[in-house]
Amino acid sequence: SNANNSKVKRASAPTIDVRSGMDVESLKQAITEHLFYQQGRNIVNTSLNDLYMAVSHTVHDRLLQHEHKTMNAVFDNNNVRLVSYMSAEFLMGPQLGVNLIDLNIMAEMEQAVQELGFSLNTIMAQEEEPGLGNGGLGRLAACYIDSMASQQIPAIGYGIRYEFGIFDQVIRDGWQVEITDKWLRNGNPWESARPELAVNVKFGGHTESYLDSNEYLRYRWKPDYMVTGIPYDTPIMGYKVPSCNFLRLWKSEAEESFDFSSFNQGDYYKAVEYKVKSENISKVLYPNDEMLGGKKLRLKQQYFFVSCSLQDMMNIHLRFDGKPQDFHKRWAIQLNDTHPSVAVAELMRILVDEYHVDWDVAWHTTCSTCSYTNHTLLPEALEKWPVGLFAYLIPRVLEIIFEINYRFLKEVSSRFPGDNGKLSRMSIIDESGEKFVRMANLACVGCCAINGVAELHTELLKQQILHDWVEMFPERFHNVTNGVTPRRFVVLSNPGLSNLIIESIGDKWPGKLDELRKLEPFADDAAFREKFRSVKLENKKILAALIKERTGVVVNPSSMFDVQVKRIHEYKRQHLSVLHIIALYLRIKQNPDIDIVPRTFIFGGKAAPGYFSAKLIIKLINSVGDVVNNDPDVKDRLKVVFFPDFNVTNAQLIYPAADLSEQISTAGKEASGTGNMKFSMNGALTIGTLDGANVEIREEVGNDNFFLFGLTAAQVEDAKRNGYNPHFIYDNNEELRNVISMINSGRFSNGDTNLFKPITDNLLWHDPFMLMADFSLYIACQDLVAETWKNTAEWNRMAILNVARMGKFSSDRSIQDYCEKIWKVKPFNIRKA
Ligand code: GPU
Repeated sequence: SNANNSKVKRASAPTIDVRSGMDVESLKQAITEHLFYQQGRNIVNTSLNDLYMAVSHTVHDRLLQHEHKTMNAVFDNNNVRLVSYMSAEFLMGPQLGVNLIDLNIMAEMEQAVQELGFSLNTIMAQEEEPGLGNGGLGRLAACYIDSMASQQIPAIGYGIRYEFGIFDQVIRDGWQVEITDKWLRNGNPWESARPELAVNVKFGGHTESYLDSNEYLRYRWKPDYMVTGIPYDTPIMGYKVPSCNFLRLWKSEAEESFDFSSFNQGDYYKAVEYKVKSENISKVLYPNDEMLGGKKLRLKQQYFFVSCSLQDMMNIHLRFDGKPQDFHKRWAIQLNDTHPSVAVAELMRILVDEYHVDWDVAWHTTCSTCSYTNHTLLPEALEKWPVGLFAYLIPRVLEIIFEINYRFLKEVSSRFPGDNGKLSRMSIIDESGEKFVRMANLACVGCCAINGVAELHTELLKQQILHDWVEMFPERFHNVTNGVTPRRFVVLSNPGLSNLIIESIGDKWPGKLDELRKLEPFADDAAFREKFRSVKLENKKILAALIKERTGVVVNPSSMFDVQVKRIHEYKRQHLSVLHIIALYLRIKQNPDIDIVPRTFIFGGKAAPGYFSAKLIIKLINSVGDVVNNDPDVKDRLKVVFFPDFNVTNAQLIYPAADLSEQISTAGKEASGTGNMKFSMNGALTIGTLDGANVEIREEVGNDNFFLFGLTAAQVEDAKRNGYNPHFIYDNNEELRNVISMINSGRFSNGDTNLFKPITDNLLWHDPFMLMADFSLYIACQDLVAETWKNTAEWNRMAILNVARMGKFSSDRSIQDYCEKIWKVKPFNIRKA
């Protein structure tokens, strides 16, 4: 009986495993140990940050176990093709919450932390998000590495470990002020440095030819200096699957041997200067979104991370016993816009110069490896670099580009004899004035697949900026409509809605978003609609409290939350919404007793520091807010809020609280949009133009459940061709005239009639984004929105149908499309491997 007793005792005693245990006791023990052995603290004297670090290290330990198993399984198998997602930006957002969801231990961690005397929400709020991106493009990369892990696609995300990410925005006197983003100051528990995997990157100097031992003519690059790239890895866990990939970001450092050998005169200050110059490369993210800076350091960043990543990939490939020319069998590279497109030339350089692969074989390998995603039709966003800058920084790479171009243009002239226009348009080198390297052309020549990010965008790409390329390589073109991860943007950020959905249709949908269709019947269920409404109201109360705290403005949670959050850009037309606000304000001023739907207009978004018009739009929003919010005639029926520092953390609080999603870009200008998807998944209705993915969202949710307005892309082009005259429209629309006059009167600028002139003058005389043409259509549509809002049951029915029909816009579907159409990669089940 004694033996029996001890058996029972042993079985019931918890087996604490501080490194991988997922139970509450193991988590508690692990947190306590990390707190002491990493932070030197205990539960009694811990700071919130120490606690955040201990909890995160506890989670990180568990991720590493999965990462290790995944990569061992992948690297044990010689036939696996991996994806390399190359991107200058990864706008990751906070890591703790999503990792708890992916590991399926949110409840356990909540309890563990509670039993230690703290609240998990407070600890999660402590995280400083890695803001290593500007906007949609960087956030898309983050959603895609999440989905690749969840779909069990072996993949590495490659990028730059910026010491300073996107600036923090504060608003002073209505203006944007930029503050440096010191995201690493309190430590980063999610990354591990891998100095043993460091690689060197050459810069400057000259090239020379030589004869190798077989008397072949070869070229080598004698650089001025080299920079070392140190990889930092962050595990990327899949959702409720054992697969775990990683993000590998490069930090630049001075190459060690260099400051001794090359500064042999003992020139200490030269050596220090070299160290600073090297470390500068990964210092800061350029804050321009869809705008060219043309800065030398930016090109250095691009070449630096591309060269580091390709060398790393080649090292992995060779460790697998691969031949250099079989690189494409091991790797599929996706170039996130043209920022990493120098990869085409760099991979050629590595194959030809370093591994002595024949040019034609190397070219086949390179083209079979690389694919290119285009994210914009705006001509000002198409990257080009002065040839002189290339020659100065990466001379051997430029020579290779010239060789690629020479061979390519020969092919063009044989396919299209005598078509000199085509030849000069398709050349990688722009020779119309000062010579430039056109990065999109380099990508199109060297990639086996080219894709746009929404149906309309892909069609317009083919008709407009890439027309010549379709004629040359029709088989290269694909569409892959963007998507977003429902784990972060619904499960984590909207627990109220998630629980309601789980109660109704089960919990399979976050990994299989088409399941949401099962919600459709609930749209006609009054009791469900009531629960749905109350979830939304709770989310709005949370946001209202935050708005009060951050801006001082008191807003009414039962008013309609009309939201536009995204980078500030003229083509996105935040100022069109401002014109609408002023029109409503005028209606109230003309008739203070008018029956008007109470609305809270919420704006958020950063402007590029050098983009004057965008910064003035921020000032205009705040100025209109100051007047409208404080006018007693308004009786709090309209409120205008500029929510400062729109980032992933804040976005997660805003989307769940929105009633109306503003997606009002000029048709043909927004490649896809992804915020539009996040709003709709959280049960906001969209007012939008036929632009980007709006078209497909409307198709999915149904025309009746989407507020459409405005010119089509074709009508915009027609109007431009026929001599668009914004002033004529202004002359013939009284409401519009009154709105513009009100701005010009100085009413929103303490009598200063000049402050907003650059905006109004531009609208009246140029209006490149056609606000005047769309104004009356927009106002009419907004009036319909207000009418619909009055019918609560109808509004909620429509909102529920939006949620139910968003399955297509999971980034899991986008990744499946990439796998099938472009990468030819299949899921790799590590349990079966
Ligand atoms: N986008 Br190009 C950016 O966020 N930054 C850029 O430099 C360029 C494009 C966006 C597009 O504007 C947006 O429409 C799209 O949804 C997103 O990329 C992801 O494809």
